[in-house]
Amino acid sequence: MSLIRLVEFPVIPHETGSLSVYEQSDKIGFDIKRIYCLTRLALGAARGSHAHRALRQVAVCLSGSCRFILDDGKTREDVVLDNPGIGLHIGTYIWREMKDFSSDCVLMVIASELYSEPDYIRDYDEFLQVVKA
Ligand code: T46
Repeated sequence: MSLIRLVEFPVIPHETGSLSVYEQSDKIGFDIKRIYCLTRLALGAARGSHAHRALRQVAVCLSGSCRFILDDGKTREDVVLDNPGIGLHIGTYIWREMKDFSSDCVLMVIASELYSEPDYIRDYDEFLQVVKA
């Protein structure tokens, strides 16, 4: 089964601009507790490089584009997000890296939990040990 799980959100076009909608629903798959955004990303920036124990998320690129690399300890897959109508589900115990941010990238992340540093696994060797256990 692919690690890349995409979900579609409604985008309502209008001659003056598009409106995209992200609301609590089965498409999200969890109760929304937090939304954060990555903006003004530096050229060549690489973000992520961690996994989460409990946090589930849906990432949506509202503007521009970026690449997500997902890794479950066995396989790695990547996907480019460049559409505000498409979200990427990221489950628990998935190592993620983000790169190739366009200069106009605005990345929104819808999260199932409040921010918690102890939920992060930031060491790749530790991640491999945990998922193989
Ligand atoms: C993830 C990917 C997709 C907070 O104080 N509150 C928050 O809600 C978040 C998300 C971060 N922070 C602090 C923690 C760090 O001191 O902001 C700083 C940057 O966080 P981090 O280096 O973890 O950011 P990214 O861009 O590497 O990863 C983020 C999320 O942290 C992470 O959960 O899955 O985006």
